Parts: sequence; structure tokens; C-alpha cells
Amino acid sequence: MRDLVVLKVGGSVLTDKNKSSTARPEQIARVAREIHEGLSGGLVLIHGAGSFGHHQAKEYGLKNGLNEKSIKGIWPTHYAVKSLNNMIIEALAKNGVNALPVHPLSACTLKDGRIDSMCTDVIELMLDANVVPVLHGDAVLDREKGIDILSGDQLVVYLARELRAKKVGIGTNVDGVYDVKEFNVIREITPGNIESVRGMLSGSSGVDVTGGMYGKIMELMELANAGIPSQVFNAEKEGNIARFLNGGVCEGTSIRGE
Ligand code: IP8
Repeated sequence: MRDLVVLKVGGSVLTDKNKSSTARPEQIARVAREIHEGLSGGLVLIHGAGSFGHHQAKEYGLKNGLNEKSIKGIWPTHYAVKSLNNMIIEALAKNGVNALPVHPLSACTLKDGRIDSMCTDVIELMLDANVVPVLHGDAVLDREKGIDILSGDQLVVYLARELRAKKVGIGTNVDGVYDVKEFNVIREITPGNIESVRGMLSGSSGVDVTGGMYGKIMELMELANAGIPSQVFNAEKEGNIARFLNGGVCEGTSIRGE
């Protein structure tokens, strides 16, 4: 059994969330370099959409289900996030990491916004071949709503559970999950303190159609309850991604089950 890590790098690290379809190429290059440095076992990489997708999804109302307007927005939204996915795979290749795309639009269905089915066979075969599958949040067809937006955070939880990951990392552009009243990082979130933590969570800035920090934590709490711990850390701080991957100390917020 391979030691599998599922890592999500947020769209705010890789893109400028306030400008439509604007990448941060130097950050993409650094993230790819650190993945190369830290990679030891199997890795599934998931990236946020950032400004490649959220703006388009909002413009076409993709979260409102399928209608004459949203149907025209599926391709622009998918195309945008796929462009970011290409840049990341290219950067990984430049660093000697074999990586391939898996696009949820073509591999996944939703039911009322939740993953209903996903073809994970291709991901497992990639892992067996020491290839890093690179996925992303996407516009995905939905059995109830027609269309919806699948967040990378939901993918993290689903894939970590399906593929029995050892640990999960969520790389964001802040030092962890913040208590907005005290303005300090919450070091640990468990089922025992999740209710009090709920009131302390902040939303993220910029256009984000899948819910910001609160949505992320609720998804990770589900995962912790299934026995897979996760760590929210600052992926903009040089070295953190490599440290997280190779098991070194990477400060942030730990999310664990009881
Ligand atoms: O940035 C959203 O994924 P996220 C995907 O992981 C789109 O929430 C296309 C907006």
C-alpha cells in the first residue's frame, strides 16, 4: 500500500483572485519546485481555480443550476480552469515531476452539488505509474440541478477517503485558520471545538463561489471524522510545501477527529 498524500494548493496562491484569469507564474514555478523537492510517496495534487473559473462561474450563474444562461458558461469556466491546470502541469514537468491532468467535468457527476460518481481508476493507475494526477475545481454536470460548481475542497475530501490517503494538506495564502476576533491562528480543530470555532472563521477575499474558509473547514472536518488528519498551512511561505510533503514541521492548523 503506497503512502498517499492529497495536497490542495489554493487558487489565491497561484492566481490573482481579484483579476479575471490572471496567473502568478513565479508562484506556480515555486510550488512546482517545492513539490519536486518534497515528493516521497504518492501524491494527488488538487488546485483551486482562483481567478480562472470563479469569475466565469459567477458571471454565468453556474451555481443556479442549468438554464439558458448557465449552459453557455460551462465551457468558458472549464476552459479557464483548464488553462491554469496546463500551466501547473507544465511547471511540474520543467521540474522533472511526471504529472497528468484529470478534469472533473469529464470524470465526475454531482447530485445536488455533492459528488455522486467519479472515475478514480485512472487516478489509481497514474499513481501506480508514479505520475502525479493534477485535479481542480470545475463546472460539473449535476443529476438534480443540471450543472453546479465542484470545489477543489470537496474533491480533496472525496479522493482522500476513496484512495485512503495518509494525510491531507491545504495550502492557502495565510498561516492557517484564523480566529477573526483574536486574530491568531487556531492551532487545532476537532469535533470537540468545531462549534466554537465556527463563529471564529473568516470568509476569504475576492470572488469565490464555493464558500471561502468556512466551506473548506466543514469539508475537512468530515474527513477528520473518517480518520484522515489534515493540515492547513501557508503555501506562500517558501519551504512549507516541501516540508509538508516530506513530513517535516509545517506550522498551521491541524484538523483531527477525536
Ligand atoms: O477554487 C472552484 O474550485 P475551488 C472551481 O477549489 C470553479 O473552490 C470552476 C469555480
